[in-house]
Amino acid sequence: MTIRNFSALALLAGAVAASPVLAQNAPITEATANQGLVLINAQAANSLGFTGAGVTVGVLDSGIDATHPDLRPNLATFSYDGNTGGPALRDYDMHGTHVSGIIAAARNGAGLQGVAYDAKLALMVPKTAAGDGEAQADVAIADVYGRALNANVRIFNNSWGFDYYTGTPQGRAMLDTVMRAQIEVFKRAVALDSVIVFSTGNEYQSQPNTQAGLPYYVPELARNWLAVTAVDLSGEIVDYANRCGLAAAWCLAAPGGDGEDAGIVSTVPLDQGGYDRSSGTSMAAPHVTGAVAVARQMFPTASGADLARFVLVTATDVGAAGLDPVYGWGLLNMGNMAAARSGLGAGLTAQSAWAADQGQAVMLQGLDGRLKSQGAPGAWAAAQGGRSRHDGAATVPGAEADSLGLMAGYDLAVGEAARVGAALSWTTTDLDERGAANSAEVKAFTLAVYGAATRGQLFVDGSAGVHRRDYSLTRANVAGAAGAVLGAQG
Ligand SMILES: [Ca+2]
Ligand SMILES: [Ca+2]
Repeated sequence: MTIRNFSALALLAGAVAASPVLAQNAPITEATANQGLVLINAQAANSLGFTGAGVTVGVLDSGIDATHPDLRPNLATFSYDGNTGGPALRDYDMHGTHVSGIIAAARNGAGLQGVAYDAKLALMVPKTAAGDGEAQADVAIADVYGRALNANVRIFNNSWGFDYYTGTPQGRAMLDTVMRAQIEVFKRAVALDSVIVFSTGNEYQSQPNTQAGLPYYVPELARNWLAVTAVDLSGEIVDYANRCGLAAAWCLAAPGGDGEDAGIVSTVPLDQGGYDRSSGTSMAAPHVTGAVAVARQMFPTASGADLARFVLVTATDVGAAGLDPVYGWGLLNMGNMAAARSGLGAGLTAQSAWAADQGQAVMLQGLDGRLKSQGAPGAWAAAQGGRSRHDGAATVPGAEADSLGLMAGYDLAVGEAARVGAALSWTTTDLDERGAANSAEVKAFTLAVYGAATRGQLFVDGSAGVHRRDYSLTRANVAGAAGAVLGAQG
């Protein structure tokens, strides 16, 4: 194959056997058949309902066995095989089927499940031909990327790379010769808010391959890029795995397995047995890609760059303290992701909804005052403000919110005792959680129409409107999540 790591990463394999570690500790279940899921605490996120539902993941690889019962339920509408010009239905190797199962094998009561078992898999198979070199592969890779972007795929797994290394003269030379088309399409992908995940490669190097390290040369890619090195099933770096090196700032580690007996269990084509072990950074990257899909479901409107950052900052620091050139940010930890998200869910999201209500209340007070006023018809404007506080509950810290509202409208007298009008308001509420250093800001625009009438002793009024709320949530003190802004819903 022209994409060298497809062959370099070939199956290290043996029969699927019960892992000695698991056999001692727990029965193998669908959720634990891939022990990598245990190491990254996938269940902590999955059990909260974060399973990749609604998220499509592009997988540039050797194909997929589309008849596999553990993968068939999760095939995306889009896929593309450059060799046939049609959908990707077969695997030219076993690699793509294995990678795909790690991401999104179905939770269907049989076999095993993926990190994001409700996500959809969009396979991207570059056209290959005998004798092709890397330059032709470059064009074919850019072609399938372009097609996937056109199909609105925005999260990409890349368990492949050319065997040239970041920071070396050869690696640098690749950029202008056999990576030009890729670089252009990656720039487009990042401009479209994608997250691009790359394995670092399996050549025992201190530096990742040039694809995983590409932001070293093209810095505009860095915020949306994740490089992934491999650890064994106990969480230790494995010999074969190229280290994070110069890519440390956008790199982390995930389970890649180590050899025949301790490889990652996943799906393989049915004619190769259906399930098997394989080891490599190719197996590590899809754990991270699955986690990105889960993060996307957690934060549907966050930017791709913030999703990538979320996955990095919630990793467990391992190896040398802090960011280091072996493990980068550390070991993928979906337990931390779940804790951060559930903290947001139980606390800050509830707080910000409350804050929004405070802002809305301020606006309604102003409108109500206007309705009941006996002011002359015509243009009017008012400002309202206030501070609210609540004492919190078991899972929700107390908080203070400062709200300010400005509104302006125009009303018309209709006869002697009735008026109708329209108003536009803008409110902003800043909320701080007591003792938690978390904050939320809610800005709301409301357009309302209102009316009031008096007849004898009877006074009736009403208003109806539409509003838009923009939330910005900052969780300042979750372990490892400092500075991640995971805005917005509304
Ligand atoms: Ca299954
Ligand atoms: Ca470290």
